[in-house]
Amino acid sequence: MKKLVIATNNAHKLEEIREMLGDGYEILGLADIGCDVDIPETAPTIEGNAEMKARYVQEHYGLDCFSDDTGLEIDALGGEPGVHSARYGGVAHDSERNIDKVLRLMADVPLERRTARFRTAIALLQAGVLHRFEGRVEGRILTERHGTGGFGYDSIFQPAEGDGRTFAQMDAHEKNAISHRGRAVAALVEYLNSQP
Ligand code: ITT
Repeated sequence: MKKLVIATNNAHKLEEIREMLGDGYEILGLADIGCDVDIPETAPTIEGNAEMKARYVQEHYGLDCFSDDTGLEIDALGGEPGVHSARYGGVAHDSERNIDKVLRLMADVPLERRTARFRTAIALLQAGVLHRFEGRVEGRILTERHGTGGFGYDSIFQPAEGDGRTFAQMDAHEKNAISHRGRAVAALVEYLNSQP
């Protein structure tokens, strides 16, 4: 089986991606290769961050790697939190604080102006060659949390093409079918499966 490292420590993400990639690849997370550093993500764009993480793994571990970075782009906030999504509330990976900040900043924004999208950039470094993939999903930011599934901003994001539920009210399968990361990974999988 071919090995592929995903440059993440996010267990939710690892699980989602393993489920989508199926049996053709052995998917390893950073913990599986003994990497416990917080890989720098200091690029000004999600594309830059994805590439940065994939290059780090290839340089330090010599393994093919793909890395993804996601941003929630809220139109009424000028595209924020965007590349700052993980630590928008001031503390890294504290989703409750992140959501609180968004809801606070958007308290006076009417429904029709609450449009937003999740965008995922994937960088795949394979035998030293960089390949890029993207996925996005349009939707809007609700005024309060709905649902307890998923992670991150899922409880306040209502995808436009759904039935009114937030991502946090869907099971992983339903979410993956229309999500930003689901689509980016689908493009990646199509590419990987087209290879000999
Ligand atoms: P790694 O960098 O370790 O992979 P991360 O949690 O930082 O994990 P991302 O960089 O991909 O994940 O995403 C940045 C933030 O965007 C993340 O912390 C969440 O708050 C949010 N996010 C990403 N994907 C999401 C999703 O599917 N649903 C809701 N929020 C998401």
